[in-house]
Amino acid sequence: TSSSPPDIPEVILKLLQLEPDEPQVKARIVSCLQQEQNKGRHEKLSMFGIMCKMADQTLFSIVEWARSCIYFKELEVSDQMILLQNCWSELLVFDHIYRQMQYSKENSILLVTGQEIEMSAITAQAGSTLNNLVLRAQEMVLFLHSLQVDRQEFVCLKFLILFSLDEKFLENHNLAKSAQEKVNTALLEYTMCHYPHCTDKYRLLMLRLAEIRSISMQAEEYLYHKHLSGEVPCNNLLIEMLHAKRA
Ligand code: DR9
Repeated sequence: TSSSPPDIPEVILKLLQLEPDEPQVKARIVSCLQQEQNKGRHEKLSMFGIMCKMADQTLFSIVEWARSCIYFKELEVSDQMILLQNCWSELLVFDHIYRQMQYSKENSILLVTGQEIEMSAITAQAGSTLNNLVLRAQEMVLFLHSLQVDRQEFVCLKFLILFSLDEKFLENHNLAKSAQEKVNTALLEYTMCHYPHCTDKYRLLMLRLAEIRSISMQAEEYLYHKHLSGEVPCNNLLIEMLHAKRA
């Protein structure tokens, strides 16, 4: 009947429920950055420093999401850390991309704080690496738009990024493997059922994960370079994650 619930796999419904509330995340980060700017003039951060704090706080929210996530929360903390060290920058990039998809403007980007930045301002102020990173992300936004990626598919991809490491690197192989299989299957079923005209959707989505990985690797290189030139504020979670990976 027309009143029957839409046919969405159980595991996807569960992932949808676990999605953080964006206005709440935004409010927390805005107030955190305001506190930062109210500090004495000697500890005041540059614009770049504030952006780093913003990314840092976004990462805190992502870690919090992961810790509440099905399968992930059943892992030992040591396995959880291995997974997060593998994918933290990908999750940040993907978060950025999904925000732009909802925002849907081609000539500016939207930050988690609600601040909008014109692409022309980035072209004018950013160096070639940062500029290239932002453009690669914007191209991905256009592509995902053309594929009509919805919220159900987005939460699956985010989960698959979290579990994208080969299970051989983890203690709990079985849990990691069944987590991957479960969500892979759910995503395949969902796309076939809801987008039957686009038989290739699952495959096209999965192929984008490699590009997200590649963007995030370039972003890590950029950030590491900024860190070496002393531009990143101290006590930064991003830098800690960078070091953890290189160790
Ligand atoms: C490591 C993975 C991190 C991924 C984080 C993805 C989320 C980040 C969200 C948005 C990025 C917004 C970029 C805003 C641009 C602000 C306006 C601007 O152009 O400022 C220039 C300023 C300095 O530029 P530069 O480093 O190129 O140096 C120029 C040089 O001095 C002259 O040639 O840049 C900034 O302020 C950028 C701040 C970004 C800090 C956040 C840390 C995240 C690390 C990598 C960002 C990669 C962005 C990828 C987008 C998908």
